[in-house]
Amino acid sequence: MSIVENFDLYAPRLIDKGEYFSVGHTGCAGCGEALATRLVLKGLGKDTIVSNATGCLEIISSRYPTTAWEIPWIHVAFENAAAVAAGVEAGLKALRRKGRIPDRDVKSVSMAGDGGTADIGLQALSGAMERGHDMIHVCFDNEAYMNTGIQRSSQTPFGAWSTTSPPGEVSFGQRTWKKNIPEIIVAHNIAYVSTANPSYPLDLIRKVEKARKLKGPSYIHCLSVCPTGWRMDSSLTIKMGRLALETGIFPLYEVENGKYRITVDMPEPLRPVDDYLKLQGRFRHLTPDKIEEMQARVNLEHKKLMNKVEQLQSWKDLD
Ligand SMILES: Cc1ncc(C[n+]2csc(CCOP(=O)(O)OP(=O)(O)O)c2C)c(N)n1
Repeated sequence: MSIVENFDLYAPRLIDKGEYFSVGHTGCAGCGEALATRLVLKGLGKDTIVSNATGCLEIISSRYPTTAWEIPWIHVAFENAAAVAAGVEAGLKALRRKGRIPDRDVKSVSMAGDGGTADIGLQALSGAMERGHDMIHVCFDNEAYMNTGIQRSSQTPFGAWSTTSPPGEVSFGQRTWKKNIPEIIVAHNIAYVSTANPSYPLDLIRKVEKARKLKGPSYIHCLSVCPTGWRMDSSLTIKMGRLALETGIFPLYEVENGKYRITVDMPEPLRPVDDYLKLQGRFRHLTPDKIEEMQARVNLEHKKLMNKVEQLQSWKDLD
């Protein structure tokens, strides 16, 4: 894809200089989630109310009596972030209708980790998306239940070590493949679903801004590199995010009214998955046959995605 085709992505533009996620949070060195949150909030702006499920993000941002949040923020349970954000949106609408608050465009946004989104929070999220609330859900996917001690989730990659998927004589680590949450949300027929990655900050901010402008539910699935849980050098966070894209492990795309579009090009051919795996201790035990299995799966998923990019039309074009 050329720069001309992607003008809105590459054109010089002003980024909100405001900081809505302040320094002094207690994230680990190299925390990809903290960086992603800072960028997401730049895309959202100050007229935002965040409902944040329990998890790393809440823990690192709200150590009593301090807060890293420069906007209204509600800490909610592990399972109900999207339900609370839906309630906030409905409440704002009612108060506006009654003239009790100014008629201002305030966005309700739920944020949760992969456990709070893909596992225990999925029911609340599905309901909120299906009911059509004017809100965004952002999943910060660090691929395990990190804040409680690196337990596996449905987003932990095949073969990865975690404290509840330990490799050993009878196990090679996580036995399952990542559940495809963006695809599950696409099936709700909402107007906007995308993947994001703070190693590509302009792409991330542009996607958040797009979701912010839409009326109705949107979903953003954001890769959050976690040096602590991934057993990697904390100076490699940005590089690891880039490798996730270059190997095709975490492609960046958006689905607008059913139409798929790649937003950051991947190399052709893709880099071998081993370039990504070998820098992370959680994959250290993998044998060549397991790495081959992963490569084959990544190749297949890449083909499935590219097929959708080529085949699927926007619903608007089908009218
Ligand atoms: C019903 C319930 N079960 C378990 C917990 C304990 N708990 C709190 S956060 C968490 C894991 C969070 O994982 P994730 O959503 O992936 O976010 P991360 O910490 O990795 O950012 C767990 C198991 C809880 N708070 N409530």
